[in-house]
Amino acid sequence: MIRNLAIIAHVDHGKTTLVDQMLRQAGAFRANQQVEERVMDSNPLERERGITILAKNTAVRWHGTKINIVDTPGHADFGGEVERILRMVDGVLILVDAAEGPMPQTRFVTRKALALGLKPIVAINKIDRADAEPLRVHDEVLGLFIDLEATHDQLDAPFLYTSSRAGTATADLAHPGIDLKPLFQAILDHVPEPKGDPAEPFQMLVSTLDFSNFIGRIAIGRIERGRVKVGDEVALLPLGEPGMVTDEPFERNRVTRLYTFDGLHRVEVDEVPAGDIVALSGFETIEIGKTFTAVEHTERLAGIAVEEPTISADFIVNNGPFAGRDGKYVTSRQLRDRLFKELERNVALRVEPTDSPDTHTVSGRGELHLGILMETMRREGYEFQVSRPRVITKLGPEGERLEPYEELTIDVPEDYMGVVMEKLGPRRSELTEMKNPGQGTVRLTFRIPARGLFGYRSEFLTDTRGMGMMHHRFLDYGPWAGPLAGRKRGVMVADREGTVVAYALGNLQERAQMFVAPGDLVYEGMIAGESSRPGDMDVNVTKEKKLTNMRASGSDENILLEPPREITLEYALEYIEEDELIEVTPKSIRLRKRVLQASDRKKAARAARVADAS
Ligand SMILES: Nc1nc2c(ncn2[C@@H]2O[C@H](COP(=O)(O)OP(=O)(O)OP(=O)(O)O)[C@@H](O)[C@H]2O)c(=O)[nH]1
Ligand SMILES: [Mg+2]
Repeated sequence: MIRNLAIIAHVDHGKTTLVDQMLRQAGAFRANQQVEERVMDSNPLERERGITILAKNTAVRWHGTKINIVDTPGHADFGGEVERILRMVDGVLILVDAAEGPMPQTRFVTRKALALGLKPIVAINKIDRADAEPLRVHDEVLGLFIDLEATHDQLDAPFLYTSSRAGTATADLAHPGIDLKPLFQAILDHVPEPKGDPAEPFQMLVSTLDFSNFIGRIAIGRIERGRVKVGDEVALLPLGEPGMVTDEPFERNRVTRLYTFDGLHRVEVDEVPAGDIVALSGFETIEIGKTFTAVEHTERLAGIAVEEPTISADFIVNNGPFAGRDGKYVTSRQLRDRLFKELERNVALRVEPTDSPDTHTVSGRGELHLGILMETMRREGYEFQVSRPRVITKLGPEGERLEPYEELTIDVPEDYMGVVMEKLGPRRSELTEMKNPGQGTVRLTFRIPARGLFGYRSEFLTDTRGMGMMHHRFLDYGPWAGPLAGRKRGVMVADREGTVVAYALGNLQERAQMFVAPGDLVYEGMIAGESSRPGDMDVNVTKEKKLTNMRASGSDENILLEPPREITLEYALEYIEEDELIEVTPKSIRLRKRVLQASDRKKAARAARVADAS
């Protein structure tokens, strides 16, 4: 007996923590096995950031039933993956934070799950939080279900109150949970058994991909019907309309390896019947949404639309003065090969060549999507530069220009509402909803062009002194909102190469927030800090104090320096302007002007003014 379940939620609502406890309580670990927290977040970037980036399969056994569990990412940039995963499960566990309630991503994934007719189980999670209000959140989830036109059956979903951290679930708040038994029982009772008949011809949809250098692309999905064995010759049909495929060519090959999931492992197996989730290899043309079938019965399943990217940035060979100092891979060929290799498994990503062999345009679902790729590459030893991201526009039915819009949700203490509204107005946002549950914080929902959000996060954090929370996700395409103002403040640009000196920073910091610290190396055209006023300024950050008889040079002991602003990749993507680049190396993230020499920049600015005036 099998149950296939996906766990879906907004970011941080406790999915991966719950999977830990499910594994533990179902006996997936040895008695004294040491297991790290959030064990499914296995890649280093996931561990560092505390978020799930890639969906992952696992499975546990409960009273003789195998429960396949897919842990999904909650961040909106990876939402498309969740949508695909829903095609390989028969039920969903919707987790909702007992204090935050349903958030934009909760709504998005719940809508998709309900529309596919999946049977939900709801877990109001983190009931151990001091500010938890499980009953209010219960009502909000029901409201969301009604709003999303859930069927009668779906509205009948069991509601559990859980703490992922403590590993407890209960259906009745008057009787606190002691373990996850009520959850396992709800899964057995409410998630339907997969339907497929193992006696019919083999059929399986590719729902997600994995990749191994050793065996190539790996397809993951649920076997719809029939069974598959290692060594079987099967068909992999091209994408297209569902139904019998008669006159299209397709790949015909032998299954070389088959795996099923068990706890933290993949188990190599010889044969798998309908209903189970498998990982399968041996085919050249594996792609999301393609159907595997028996060779003598080539019936295609409805495909899966892969989400379209919404932003692009150029990835450029590092041509700065420090190029090649840190990286192992720096040539345009190495950069190109790496980017194209990424397409093996990063299905929502696009890579296009440009007129210049040194530049490729990379398109993705958001800044985090591109930021994770950049971070992964620098850790592998790549060096490169990235341009300011731009939104991908489209043409509407009447040939009008459309741009992506986002839904932005902001939770802030009431006192900060004014400053939020004031800042978001000029960014062409529209307030769509305001909720004041009466505890001092308000929830504001906006519709805003994706462009309007560029650079806002850092302002928001400063304006609300870290007391606010903001989340956004792609909504739809809407009319081009017209020009938007860029960064309000100019930057301080280093005017020569050298080592940063505390004395120089001491003089500048009154008028700037520096990005560099004493001892850092800079070059002409590198951005050293943010000015407190509009307009860029060329500065000398290597300037030593004039020598006097009394003191040796470089004695900076009396200068109190503010710590430099930490530049992360996502921050940099939001921050830079069109005439700037991010230089990414294994050791540093630097911001620079595209045109390095101050004299050239002045000439270019003058030419632009002349062009504007004419
Ligand atoms: N108080 C409390 N905190 C919890 C609970 N469950 C998870 N957390 C905390 O919430 C944070 C996020 O937990 P995760 O399990 O990573 O959440 P997630 O839903 O997997 O997040 P993404 O995969 O990034 O969407 C962690 O700091 C957890 O320790 C809970 O039941 N109670
Ligand atoms: Mg997670």
